[in-house]
Amino acid sequence: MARSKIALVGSGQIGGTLAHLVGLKELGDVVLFDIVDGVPQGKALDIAESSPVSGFDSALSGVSSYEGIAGADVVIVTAGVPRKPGMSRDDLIGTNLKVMEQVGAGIAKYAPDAFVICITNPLDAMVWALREASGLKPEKVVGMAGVLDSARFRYFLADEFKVSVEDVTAFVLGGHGDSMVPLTRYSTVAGVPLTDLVKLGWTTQERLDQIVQRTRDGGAEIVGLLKTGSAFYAPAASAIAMAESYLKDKKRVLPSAAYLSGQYGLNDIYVGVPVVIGAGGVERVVEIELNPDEREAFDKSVGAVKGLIEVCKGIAPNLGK
Ligand code: A3D
Repeated sequence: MARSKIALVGSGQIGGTLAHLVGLKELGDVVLFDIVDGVPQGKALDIAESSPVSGFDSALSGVSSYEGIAGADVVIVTAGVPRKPGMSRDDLIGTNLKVMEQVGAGIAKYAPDAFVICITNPLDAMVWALREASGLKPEKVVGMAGVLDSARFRYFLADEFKVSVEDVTAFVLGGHGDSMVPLTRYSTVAGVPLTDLVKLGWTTQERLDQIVQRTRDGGAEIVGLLKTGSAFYAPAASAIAMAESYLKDKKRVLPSAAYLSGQYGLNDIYVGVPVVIGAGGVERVVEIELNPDEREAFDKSVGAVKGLIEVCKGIAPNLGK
């Protein structure tokens, strides 16, 4: 059986980490693409030279033309600019929207059958724009944010409870922004909801509220420490989990920015919800019940995403028609 082909559009911090992870996990061959000549080629060669030591077989190459992504099974998009200290994700919209238009056209021409995972920020609006620009079916274009946001939430909770990260499941809904909605009621330690753990005296509601806030600010915390860019190890690992679920038809249930057509009472919008990812792409959107407080927080987050999509339509009126 031929190896899968994974194209990485954008070969910066996340793109390079993705390429390394694809190799280490032997998910397939890798093509790195970037507009800066030399960077994708250099990263591909460097990682390829690590393969005899790490013991993986994966062909890696770097390209500066979209032809190189032809026939890709998966395309992961990180092209664009990341934020710097003091910037919000939304400040990136003007620059990154133009990039999504170019990338969408490249995918439409050379990899129309791929499963596309967008990581570029502001995530929910950019994945919407990428879908529009590519014309691919909505179930084949998805945004990575929820896996990362819930991984942060899980890590903070495991640290609080002094238990394995593996035994903590967490749920984060809504847009990938300051209004994201970490759901404590659906988050558990080995199946026991956080709300019950408060009753058992494992933690207090006040501590949980602090952890929820730290999760919401998780991206900014890393930006503040790095000063020159944003997080890349955890975002790359998160997108790889999504790609692997597609390539191996694992049908994992992963929070992702998915296109909604009626679910949660919403239409023509990408927002973070739990979905099943398998060989068909986004095979199912899981509609969970929200209580009035959760619904209010979700609606606020959806409102922020809708606002950004309207900004996109204003800048690029050809999208959304
Ligand atoms: P960075 O290291 O700057 O890499 C971006 C790469 O994109 C650079 O190598 C650029 O040369 C390249 N690029 C720019 N314009 C184009 C273009 N038109 N076509 C092809 N390549 C281009 O950034 P990064 O890898 O740290 O982050 C990439 C994106 O991911 C940014 O928008 C971040 O804000 C975003 N991000 C999202 C999350 C989420 O959870 C959604 C987390 C972390 C970062």
